Amino acid sequence: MFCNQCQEALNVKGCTKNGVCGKKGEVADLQDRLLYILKSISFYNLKARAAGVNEEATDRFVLDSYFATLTNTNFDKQEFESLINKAFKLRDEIKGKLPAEVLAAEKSLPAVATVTPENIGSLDIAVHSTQDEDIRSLREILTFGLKGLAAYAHHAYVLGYKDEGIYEFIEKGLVSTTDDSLDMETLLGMVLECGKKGVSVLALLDKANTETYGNPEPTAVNIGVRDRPGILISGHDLRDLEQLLEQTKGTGIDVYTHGEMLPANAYPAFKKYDNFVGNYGNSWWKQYEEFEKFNGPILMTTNCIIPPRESYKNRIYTTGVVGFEGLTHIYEKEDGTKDFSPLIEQAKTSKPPEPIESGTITAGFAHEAALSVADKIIDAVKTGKISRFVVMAGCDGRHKERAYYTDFAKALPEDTVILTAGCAKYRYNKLDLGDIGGIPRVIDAGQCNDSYSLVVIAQKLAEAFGLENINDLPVSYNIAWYEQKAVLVLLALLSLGVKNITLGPTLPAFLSPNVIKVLVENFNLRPNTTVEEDMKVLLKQA
Ligand code: FS2
Ligand code: SF4
Repeated sequence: MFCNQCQEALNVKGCTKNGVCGKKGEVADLQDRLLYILKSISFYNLKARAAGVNEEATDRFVLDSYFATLTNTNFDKQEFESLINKAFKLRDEIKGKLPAEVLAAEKSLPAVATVTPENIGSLDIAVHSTQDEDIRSLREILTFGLKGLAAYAHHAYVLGYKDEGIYEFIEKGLVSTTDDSLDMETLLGMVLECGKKGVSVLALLDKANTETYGNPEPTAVNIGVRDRPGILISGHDLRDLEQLLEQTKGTGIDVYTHGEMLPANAYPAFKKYDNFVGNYGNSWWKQYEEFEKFNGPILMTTNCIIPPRESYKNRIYTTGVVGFEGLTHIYEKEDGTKDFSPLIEQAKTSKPPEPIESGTITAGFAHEAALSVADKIIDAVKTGKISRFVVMAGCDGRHKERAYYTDFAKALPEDTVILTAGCAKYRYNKLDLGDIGGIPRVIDAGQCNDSYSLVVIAQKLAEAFGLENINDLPVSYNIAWYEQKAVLVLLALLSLGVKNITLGPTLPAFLSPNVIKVLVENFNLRPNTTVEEDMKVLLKQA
């Protein structure tokens, strides 16, 4: 095993025995194999696309199985064995459909095209085994950025929003990580292209979410509990939430969100359910303590799941791309719906959740809501009431160093506004930082899936101030990353030309010194340091 895809990679190098996240070595090896067969599928599917014989089912398979390898998504050995078998079968089917002349035109097939269940064990397939450290680094950035792309494309797909250009790029990207003829410059181009596709996929997902569920509205989300049994839903999948609310309606069972599902409380489509109570708890890494206290069933719709404790193992359920051995998985039916009755039945015999907090927090400042008060915001900037916006989006994580983000938020001058999205917000969204003339000092655009809102807000501000260059805005970036969706969001920002991003709590283990040099020279990317030092750097930018 070798895995270095997330921020918590052992010693900022990589996990080699079992993952810090709890991923077993054998599962990590199976994920490497699956990824390699996805490259084989991609090799043939690109040709199938060119010949017009590609199938939509392949897109879904690639998106879902690639997503399953993202940090804290799927830990289930049997699931990966099954995906590997299906992947080989699918690869052979695609190959079988290709017109004879397509394959005849190939002088010799690369190893990725000829991999079989029998020889895969003898091949050196892990991206990390690339000898040249810079090529390896770029291949890894691409591999992880594409994971984010696949995850966001999956979310849009389940709501019926599709983009073949994105699926084709994922295939091209996967194949390019196996091509020894590609130099650093070409791979760097692919990495930036991945960022561009990141902007497209985030825009598509934004459209999918808002056209399906309406535009989020500024909402005071209850963080307390009621005295009825409840079901807790976590992850990012809004369609699962919709079905759960529909199925629990009138049953006497309440529904609460956890972690990245918090922003769902701000969608008009979900507000109509009077059993939708609010948000329970904090970000993903607090689930041990919080799931225990919740008392009722818990549904994990996407990452981040962490290996469950025995004490609540019998009431945690997985669905979609999530998996963990020994837990009940709720499968999608033929018609695309899911039956959550096992959770509802269990909830009926559960105690109500134990209160851990009370009061409300504000959510729902996605682009539409933020732009509805654009005049107010622009006026506050022009009159000096707001001196700067600080984008503190991204992920949370369990390392104690992340207290930096709470301290940074607390230390920000009172005339600054935080723009956030993702679970990073839990480090400061309960601090009560107040407001500036009615504009909250923490503008929460939603999940990491909603990062597009931050781009729209920045672009609209640039327009309002007549600025051509997004870097001339009074906006600084202090981004926290953990998993691969954050890698994609970072690449998306770079592709938009955003410079001077501070990244933490550590730089990715998969960046080689030369690649870091390129990122510093071209984008002035810098690692975070101390609150005091970073405050000086971030507030000085004009
Ligand atoms: Fe947080 Fe985890 Fe959102 Fe990431 S809940 S770190 O995978 O997707 O942000
Ligand atoms: Fe380690 Fe992160 Fe990989 Fe888990 S996902 S094995 S913690 S690098």
